[in-house]
Amino acid sequence: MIARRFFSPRQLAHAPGQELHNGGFTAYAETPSRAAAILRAIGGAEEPLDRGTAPIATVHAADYLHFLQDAPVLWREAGRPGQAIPYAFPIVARRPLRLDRVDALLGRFSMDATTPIASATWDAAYWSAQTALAATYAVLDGERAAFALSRPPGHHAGADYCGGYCHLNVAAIAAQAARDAGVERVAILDIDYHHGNGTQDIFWSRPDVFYASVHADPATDYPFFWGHPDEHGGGAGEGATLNLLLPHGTTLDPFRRAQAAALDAIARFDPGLLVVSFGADTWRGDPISHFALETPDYAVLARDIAACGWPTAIVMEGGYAVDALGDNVASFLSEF
Ligand code: Q9C
Ligand code: ZN
Repeated sequence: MIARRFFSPRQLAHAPGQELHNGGFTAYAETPSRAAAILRAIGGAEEPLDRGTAPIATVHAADYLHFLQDAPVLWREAGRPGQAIPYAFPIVARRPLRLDRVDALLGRFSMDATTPIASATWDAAYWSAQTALAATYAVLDGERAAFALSRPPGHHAGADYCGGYCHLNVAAIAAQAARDAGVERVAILDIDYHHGNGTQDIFWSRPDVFYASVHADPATDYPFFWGHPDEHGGGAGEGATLNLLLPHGTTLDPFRRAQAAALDAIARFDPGLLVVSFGADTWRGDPISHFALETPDYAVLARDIAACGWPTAIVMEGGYAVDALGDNVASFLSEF
């Protein structure tokens, strides 16, 4: 089992009741019980230090960070029950506007209607980011690998938007912290079932942060509008984004080959540090996903990553089969 693991109990307070799913409301899939299950299976974790908002603000826009803190207050002031949920999005005729109404702000700063914001959300997301920073600094301080039990997850969140159960992009915050600590080239390997659109967006034009993702085809799966194979990065970041798509029903062998292609590309980039966005929603029984990995497969994938030898910070992304989640994460972490 990986030696350094980080989690704060304050991450549990974000607990939205429901989400919009296929046209109706269902129980929110990204539950605090996910973190509790992982924590049990990995035998506990250290509490992260509080490194403040500065490392978060190097990745996220100031107005977005204010919005995350203000939205639940504005929602209550508007007389609404439960958690803040957007319903109108400025897709066309987007232009700078001074927005006051909570529904306008929610649409402005969200990419979907499945990422509620409650009064505890900011604090939970803040501490989720602190776990990613703690794991990154452990690795910068010489640890071979470290694990952040980041929850809520991060890879769908962009510099100024939330989405896909994500509010702060913990992988991006980790990668940027490593850059700011002097690591010249940082790579992110994203093996969550879904494409990490937020991470891709944040580093799209950056030549110093390589983003490689193995995920379900966005032609059939969320997040639909990102993660296509012709997305390679832009400007100075041209060539520093790599998207590898897999079909429904994918088992270990094809997944492992795709991951090997991602690792080859990362090896050519020659990073000083690797951030792994690890999702266990690739497991065969995941309730919202369609791959077919088995629990022992995660150890095989982890061994392939570990064999590359890069100092590695692992952050937790998705995985919604709570009963199997602990074993799946423990299997992955057993090889580091
Ligand atoms: N309820 C992560 O795995 N929902 N996010 C799609 C509608 C969004 C998953 C189906 C899935 C986001 C971090
Ligand atoms: Zn996912």
